[in-house]
Amino acid sequence: MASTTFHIKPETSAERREYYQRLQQKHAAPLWEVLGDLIPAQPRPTASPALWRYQEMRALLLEAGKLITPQEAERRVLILENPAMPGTSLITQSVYAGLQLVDPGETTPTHRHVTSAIRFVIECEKGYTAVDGERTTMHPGDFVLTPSWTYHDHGNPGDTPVIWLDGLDIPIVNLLGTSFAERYSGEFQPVTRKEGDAEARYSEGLLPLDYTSSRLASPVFNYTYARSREALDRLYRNGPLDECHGIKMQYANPATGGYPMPTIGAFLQLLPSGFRGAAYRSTDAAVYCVAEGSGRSKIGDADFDWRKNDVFVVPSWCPVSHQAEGEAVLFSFSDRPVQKALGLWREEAPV
Ligand code: GTQ
Repeated sequence: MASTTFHIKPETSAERREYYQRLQQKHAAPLWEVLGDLIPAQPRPTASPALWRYQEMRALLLEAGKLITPQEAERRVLILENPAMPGTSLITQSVYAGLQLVDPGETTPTHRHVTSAIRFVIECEKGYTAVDGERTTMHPGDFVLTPSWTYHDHGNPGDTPVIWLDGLDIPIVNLLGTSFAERYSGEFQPVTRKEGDAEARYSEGLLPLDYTSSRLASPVFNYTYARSREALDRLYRNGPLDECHGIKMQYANPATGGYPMPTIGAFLQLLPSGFRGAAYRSTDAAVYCVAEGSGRSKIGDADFDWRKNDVFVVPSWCPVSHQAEGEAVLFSFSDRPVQKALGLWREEAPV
């Protein structure tokens, strides 16, 4: 059956207003005054479209390197806060994002938290992340996981700054009142497996004979850019090109085919040189980081030019279309696994 306009707020009379005041004294309120806001007819994100220029943020982040140590800061991160959500520390209602700096010679304290984190590596020659007893050396474009409640620490034995984009499910964990966090009792967690162990065991389309999935997150914790980029290239050669997304793939848990973590999904897409994408929207707001190239995206009514390493955000249900100058690659992440698990996710393509 055809649908029609949802609730329309009734007129307020003096008599009704007087009644509402008496309700307020009893900590009660009339639903019909607020129903349209409580249950909007379509998503009404508090986030607005926004872009952070990497070169500006990098300069500010390097300044933080002179002001505070990772030991004092725990993590030396500049939060990317949505301009429409001041004071929230959030980039969207359900996702947190930040840029983290580990300077040459530095390490960070070892800790764990219930909130899950992803990293998209921007600058890194020799930096590493250790997760649950295994280190991985990171390279630009690598997509790295820190699953819920795993001990992790970062270090930079190289001579150049290490910078990456952090994405965490902080607002989801806090919405549900489920946050715990603690420091490791020593300075570093022991390294118990050789570097590359997870990649060898889980990244080759094969699994160890006795493998059973012991946690919800993927056993792969570094999806290297070299491999992901090659996958995009091969798929581009085979086609077809999606009219909205170009060639877009999602990172997968090789043991289940599902998302890499229960709360955060991530994607990598190739926009061929001169690509002019059609407008698309979905209910999961997405944070993008430009892995390669330059171009422009129309997000709602606003146009954003982007260059390598810039970060931008597309709010929930907001139409977005991408254009590439030369060939470009975009990384993005969102809360899509949560929305899909709860039966909430919707998309429209093209808008
Ligand atoms: O690297 O563990 O951006 O705990 C925020 C909180 C990064 C981290 C953030 C964190 C981390």
